[in-house]
Amino acid sequence: MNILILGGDGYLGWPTAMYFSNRGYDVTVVDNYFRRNACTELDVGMLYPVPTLVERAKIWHELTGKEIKVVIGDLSDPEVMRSLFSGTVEYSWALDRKFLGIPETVIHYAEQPSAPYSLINYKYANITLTNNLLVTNNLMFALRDFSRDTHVIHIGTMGEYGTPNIDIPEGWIQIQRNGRKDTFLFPRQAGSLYHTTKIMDTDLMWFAVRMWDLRITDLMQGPVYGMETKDSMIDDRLRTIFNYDEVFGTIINRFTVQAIVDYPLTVYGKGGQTRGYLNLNDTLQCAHMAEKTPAQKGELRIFNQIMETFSANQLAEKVQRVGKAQGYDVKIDHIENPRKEAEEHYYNPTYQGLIDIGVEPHYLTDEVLAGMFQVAETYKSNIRKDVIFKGITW
Ligand code: USQ
Repeated sequence: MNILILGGDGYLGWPTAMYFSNRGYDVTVVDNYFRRNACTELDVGMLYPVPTLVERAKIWHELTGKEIKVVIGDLSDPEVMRSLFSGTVEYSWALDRKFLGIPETVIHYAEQPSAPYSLINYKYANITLTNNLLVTNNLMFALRDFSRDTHVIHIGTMGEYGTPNIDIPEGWIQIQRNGRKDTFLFPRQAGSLYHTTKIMDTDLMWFAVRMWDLRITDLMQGPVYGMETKDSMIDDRLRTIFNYDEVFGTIINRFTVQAIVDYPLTVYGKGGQTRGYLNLNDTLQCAHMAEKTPAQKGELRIFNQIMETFSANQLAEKVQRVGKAQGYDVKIDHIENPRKEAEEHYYNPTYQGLIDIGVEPHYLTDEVLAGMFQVAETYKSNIRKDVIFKGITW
């Protein structure tokens, strides 16, 4: 099977590439180093240095004998996107530069993923809108013109739904009105411009599915935590990019690092904000199970990709408890919420679809958190307190 991963250098992209490569797939990754460049531009630091994508592909090959082909290019340029399907692609690194043929599956992660980044100012808002929407639209047209059978697995976000005062289904809702009924996308109401681009992605993909009979799975993912996967354990240089700063770090990753450097945990506001979370390893499993059971032609299949829900307060208490057991005196702070979001709300999403197709959840146990502490401790001297909270407001 020939699989193409768009955004292969990111937090999810690189571990996904190794995961599929290890299972015998022919993997090609594409990236323009957006995340690394943004980290440098914003001076937000990372927990440890990460070799370039080309270097990582070479290390992977040396250690496993397997090949991950690398394309460095900007997918918001339609010609770069189209070259991946037309056969005119230029590999930045590959053992064999011959075109593998049209991919059976495309995993689309190639988006600016941060809510705070999208609200720094109008410039970053525009970068988010342009990148995310153009990449998705370029992909839809490439599929229309070259390969309507290719299955797309797109990473959406639970944040598309917001925090409505009713139960959240997996993507679709049946509405009855004046004695007639129909099925529609569940109402969306994002809490950031980044999340808004994911709603717009859904609309672009739903249009393409209706018009051109494409097959698409959209995974509504919650905040992910963790830094280690089975494949990265063979060599530290294969670990994924890990951020703990306010812009690119997600809450559990941030709290773990904060605990280690004696920085009071930054709970925003009252801390009742509840989200669905999942382990990095489960992201990989979800992509794999979605790949094994593709969406039908003309289907936009939506799964909620979370394994359990927590409030920010519950997460802080967990990290505090585990930190104390490791000898850290972890304090919890409630800082003025830089975001505009409900701090106390109803939250009841369904998340059964991925389990039904074979995903076996990992949960946020004390043991898992302790494992994250251990890796982060190794890099304690790299941790910069000045990037933990700068105060990007909505
Ligand atoms: N939060 C804190 N303190 C912090 C950081 C976050 O209380 O130091 C709170 C936030 O206010 C928010 C929740 O924790 O209510 C989650 O924040 P987050 O920064 O971990 O995640 P978020 O901004 O929602 O975005 C992340 C990913 C994004 C993905 C999204 C899934 O960066 O790519 O789409 O999680 S979801 O949240 O379900 O929309």
